[in-house]
Amino acid sequence: MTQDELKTLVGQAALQFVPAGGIVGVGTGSTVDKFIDALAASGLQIKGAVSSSVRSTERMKALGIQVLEAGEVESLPVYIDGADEIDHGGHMVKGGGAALTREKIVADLAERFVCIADESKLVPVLGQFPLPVEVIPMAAAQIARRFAAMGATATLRAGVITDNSCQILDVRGLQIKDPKAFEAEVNQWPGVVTVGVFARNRASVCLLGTSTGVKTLS
Ligand code: ABF
Repeated sequence: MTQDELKTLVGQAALQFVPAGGIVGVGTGSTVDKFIDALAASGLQIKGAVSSSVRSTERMKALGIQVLEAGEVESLPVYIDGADEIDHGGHMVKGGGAALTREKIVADLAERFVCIADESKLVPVLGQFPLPVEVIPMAAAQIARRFAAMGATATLRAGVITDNSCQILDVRGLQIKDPKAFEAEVNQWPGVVTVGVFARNRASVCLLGTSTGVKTLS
């Protein structure tokens, strides 16, 4: 199966977590696009969706799915999103698409995070994928120095300004063995808006597309 077919498979499989008549949190990315398409084609009746990006909002609206603002809901039964990396504990690296802040906000509203990914995203230890960190521009150089002190290299993502008018540092050379402690530490650095480690908001379930079908990790 191609990577695209694996994404279609997990996008379809995620439908089982969508509560009829409910509101669903929807993330961003090519795997989530497959989920949105499957949701629209399924005929499942939902009240609406809270989206983590303009890209997903536009796709859902074009397919007739109602999109609500995050501020209109108190909680969500489920948030469905992809990842750049996931470990066996459900901790993830996210933010390759620069939408990590909104993704964390919507994930935080949800009772359950369902991660959908092809099997290439499963890693023993987070850190092979360059870690995205959204930063206030004024603090970028100092934050890069802090990562250097950890033995890592942080590079500004050229030409990218986030939805929140901030910048993205991509950090290479990390081995994130304790994702929860790492997330808490980096979150405290002045000027960090969001670190792309999702440990506090880790996946409760991961639907992994493999050549032999969908594997569920929970
Ligand atoms: C978002 O999309 C991100 O946090 C992650 O960067 C990316 C995964 O995209 P894809 O499904 O295209 O690999 O969920």
